[in-house]
Amino acid sequence: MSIDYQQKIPNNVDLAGDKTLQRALEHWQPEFLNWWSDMGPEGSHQYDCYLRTATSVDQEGWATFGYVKMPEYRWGIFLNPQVPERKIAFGAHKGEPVWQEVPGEYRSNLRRIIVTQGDTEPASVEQQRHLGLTAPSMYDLRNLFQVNVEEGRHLWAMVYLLHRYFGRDGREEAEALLERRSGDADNPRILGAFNERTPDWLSFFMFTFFTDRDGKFQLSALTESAFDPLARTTQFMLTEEGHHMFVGRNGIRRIVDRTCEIMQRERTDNPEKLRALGVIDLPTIQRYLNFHASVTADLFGADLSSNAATFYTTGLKGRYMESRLKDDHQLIEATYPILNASSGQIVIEQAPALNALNERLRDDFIKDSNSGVDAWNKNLKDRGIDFEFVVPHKAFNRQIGSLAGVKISPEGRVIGADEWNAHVRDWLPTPEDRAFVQSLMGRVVEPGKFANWISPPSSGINGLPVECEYVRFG
Ligand code: BYC
Repeated sequence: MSIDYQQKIPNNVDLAGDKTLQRALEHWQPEFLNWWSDMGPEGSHQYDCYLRTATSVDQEGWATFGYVKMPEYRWGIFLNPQVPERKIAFGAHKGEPVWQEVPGEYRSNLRRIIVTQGDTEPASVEQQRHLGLTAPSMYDLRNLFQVNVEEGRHLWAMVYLLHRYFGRDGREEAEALLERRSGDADNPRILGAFNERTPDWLSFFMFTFFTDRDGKFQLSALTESAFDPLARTTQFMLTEEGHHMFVGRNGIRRIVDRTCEIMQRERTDNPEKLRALGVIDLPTIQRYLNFHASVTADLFGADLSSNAATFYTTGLKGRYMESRLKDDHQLIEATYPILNASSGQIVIEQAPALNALNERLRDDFIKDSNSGVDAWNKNLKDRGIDFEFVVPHKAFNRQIGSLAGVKISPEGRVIGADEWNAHVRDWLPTPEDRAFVQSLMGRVVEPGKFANWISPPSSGINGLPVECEYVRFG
């Protein structure tokens, strides 16, 4: 199914056939561009960037690559094809045909999910706005811009649903998505992690490794939705999301690789010596990992959530890989283990599985994160370096859910305030760590050159050489 690029807003939803909707979205389009101009990547508007643009929703050859100025990127509306006769796979409506319109009684919950999802997309662009000024290479600069334009497109995906299915409320929500600002004291983004700063490239790679992975799991849960347009649009978003996690996984791998190279050349693992040589010591990388893993764990919501139970029972949001799971898909009697901190210990309790769906998705996410981190560890092992990165216990440093505020070590031990205070500098990035990482952030954008603290990638973009001029500054 190809995309109509003749239209002002490229789409595969026959926008031209619905003039009212088309006008409403064409009214929103300049507001989006104003937002991009104010909050998109700083100083980048004249650059020609080698970017991927979606051209089809077919599995094969869905995107083309070419040079484009980002404000001229063809953001559009692309839904996966409708699956004929698709049936609801879970909840009270299991077995009924999926919905092409929003049932009145589920309208406000569905809108809330779509708005929450939509809010994260511009938030991440805002968080990453200044990173281009300190890119470690032209290759990385291009990857940052690719992530940014695709987050912009994901915002379009949610705004289409709001405009098309939620009338005036939806249009107001779409405006509000351009008004909230990441980290703003008065009008912040909805979810915690999207109000944190992404001040340096180590944070950016951790963000794309962990927080974009939350995106993968939340979007996967929404691909199961009984509301078919949401399912179809999130399916296509997932196609784009893979690259974002690749950027994180590979970015960290390259940082670790460079540090290991210097460790072996200089025969030292002393953080001070390594810092003096301009690379990031492994314990600092672990502290950043701890921070991003825990902040992202919070994005899954409270471990026991009646919202999550309602979303599931009413068919709005499923589980990861719902259709592959072997159970009744209603979870009426089922239980699921959740954690509680009682009398100085973490204990496992069985809770109604319906209420524990956030926890379940968080567990799926942690499993996936672990397999990514294992790949970094394999590199360390292959090099003969005695260090292992560890994803912290899911109870560590939590601000949301029943473990919020309980002091728990990265291994999952309940501890007192004294022990926490004595060790927190070993577990989470200190102001000195952040200042050191910041001190490395200079701009390296000569094609084929890389900052001292990161190795080159093993291959370039879309078969091009690593030293290609991916961004032309004009
Ligand atoms: N920060 O009952 P609970 C992505 C609120 S990332 C602040 O557990 P629920 C991307 C919650 O709203 C994927 N507040 O909530 C990645 C509730 O408030 P009220 C984004 C939080 O609804 C990188 C209260 O606490 N997509 O795509 O079960 C770059 C009680 O919580 C937080 C989605 O998240 C928090 N972290 O679960 C770009 C999918 N967590 O009602 C993009 C849509 C909870 O008391 N969202 N609260 O006022 C959802 O499914 C759900 O809203 C959540 C929360 C899973 C997030």
